[in-house]
Amino acid sequence: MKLIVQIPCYNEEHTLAVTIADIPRDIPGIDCVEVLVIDDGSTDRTSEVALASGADHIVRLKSNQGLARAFRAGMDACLELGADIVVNTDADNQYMGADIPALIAPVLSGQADLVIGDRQTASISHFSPIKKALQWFGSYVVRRLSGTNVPDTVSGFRAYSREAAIRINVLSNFSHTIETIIQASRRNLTITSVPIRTNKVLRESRLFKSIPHFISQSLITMVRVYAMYKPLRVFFFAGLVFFLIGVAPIIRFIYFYLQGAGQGNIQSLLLGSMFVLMAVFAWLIGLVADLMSFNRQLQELTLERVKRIEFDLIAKAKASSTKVNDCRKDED
Ligand SMILES: Nc1nc2c(ncn2[C@@H]2O[C@H](COP(=O)(O)OP(=O)(O)O)[C@@H](O)[C@H]2O)c(=O)[nH]1
Ligand SMILES: [Mg+2]
Repeated sequence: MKLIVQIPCYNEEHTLAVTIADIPRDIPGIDCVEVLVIDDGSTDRTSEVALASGADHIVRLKSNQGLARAFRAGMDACLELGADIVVNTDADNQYMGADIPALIAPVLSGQADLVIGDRQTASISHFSPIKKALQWFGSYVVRRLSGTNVPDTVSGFRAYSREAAIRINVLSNFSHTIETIIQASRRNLTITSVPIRTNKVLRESRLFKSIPHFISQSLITMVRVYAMYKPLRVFFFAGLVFFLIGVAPIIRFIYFYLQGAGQGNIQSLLLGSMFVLMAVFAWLIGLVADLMSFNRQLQELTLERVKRIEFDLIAKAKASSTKVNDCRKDED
């Protein structure tokens, strides 16, 4: 069993060393623990610090691509390196390395494909009441959308089985946290949560830049991902809203028409017809999007098979070409 702990980083030279030092290298049930740092076009000494601190692999992106893309690049690299389990953690030492064994336990025992560390946000003292309320509400919406019961949906401390890493394709470019939960649940992967602890804050959050930024980005991700998976439902309700708005002036017109005053109320008829037409368009778009989703599902199945072939081949080639492989050195 090979565990790779991946750390997406953007200018993290100050906190990366302590984060890497905190990762346990000896975990019962795991033959080999490796650390992979994704340096997302940092302009500071992130890569040097990563190497000096004992990171086993560094994926360096030439320019800053954002957390979601860096996460995806990291997942692909972990699969190529033959990881059986991938743990994602933050570079700001927010999470405790000592919680990794508990985090991966459900994957190790085969009970889950995705384990999410629950920070129990309600009890974190340095979170403002408004941040707590937003996190609670955001998590509630994601739970409803994904049909899961994950308490802390934006926690970045997670464990993925190899199966989950292959089957999840992060497409959004803000954050991977919400999208992975919705995708995992739609692909029938088993999701579970374990309570985890958090360390003292070493720096301000980079992702929670401001409340409007966080809300707008989270909303965009949720609507896009949900529309992708449930297009018929999304466009049916959008159409229903237009339809109800349009029906009111039409009824008004019919009422006056029956009273013999139809001529003076043509505007109501026009306005109502416009909204009803928009409703019909929305429903038609829903239908087309639903048909397209069959194509998407087929493409996902193809991609999944290609990934299995590609990553298994590369992983095998890497394992046989690496003469002094740390894992095997330990076993020898
Ligand atoms: N690759 C990449 N990682 C980022 C970027 N912004 C933040 N991160 C990383 O994302 C992780 C979480 O960021 P953090 O500020 O701790 O967010 P929070 O834990 O949600 O408050 C850290 O490891 C950061 O280094 C970015 O632009 N690109
Ligand atoms: Mg953090």
